[in-house]
Amino acid sequence: MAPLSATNSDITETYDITIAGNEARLFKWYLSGTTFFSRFEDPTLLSVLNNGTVPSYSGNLMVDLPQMHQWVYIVIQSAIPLPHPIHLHGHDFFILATGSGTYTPGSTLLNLQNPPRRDTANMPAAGFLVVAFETDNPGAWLMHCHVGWHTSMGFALQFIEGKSMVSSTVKDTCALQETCKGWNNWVAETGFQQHDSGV
Ligand SMILES: [Cu+2]
Repeated sequence: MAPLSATNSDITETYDITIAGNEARLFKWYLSGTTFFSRFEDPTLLSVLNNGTVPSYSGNLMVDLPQMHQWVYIVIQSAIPLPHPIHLHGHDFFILATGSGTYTPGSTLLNLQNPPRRDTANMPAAGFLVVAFETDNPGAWLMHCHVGWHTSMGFALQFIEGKSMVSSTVKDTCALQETCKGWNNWVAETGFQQHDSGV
């Protein structure tokens, strides 16, 4: 694995974390105005396999990572005084920094010497968490808060990693196709309706 470095402090994509309720006082989390809502009948991985495209629902909550063996740095922070255990599928990530207040590029100290490796790490209440991973695993990977009801309320996004290589790494596409077909049949029989983000 290439060594970690953090020489570039340019932030290329930003999502604002907010929470809002409707008239019935039902609350959802939003990332830059979109609450994640998956569609079980149109899963990302199946769409990438079938036609090389990503479904457009929750469209701006999909981060495209086409280049392999690049380091991806993610800063999760929120002034809202609630902690969020941030969980990533498809990778362990390195925990580079965490604390209260806000991350300041060039000023907040990053731990690049043997940092802890986890698939979940806590963003403290009204604080920040900086993590990094290397793109070495093509797929569609969720990152979401692991508080069950926050996830249910849409606190999630997807990384689309190495999209052009996904089909060659999903060995058993038959299982995927058959499972999705079975799901659609079951929905048709039962009339199941999705009531939350689906994550
Ligand atoms: Cu949360």
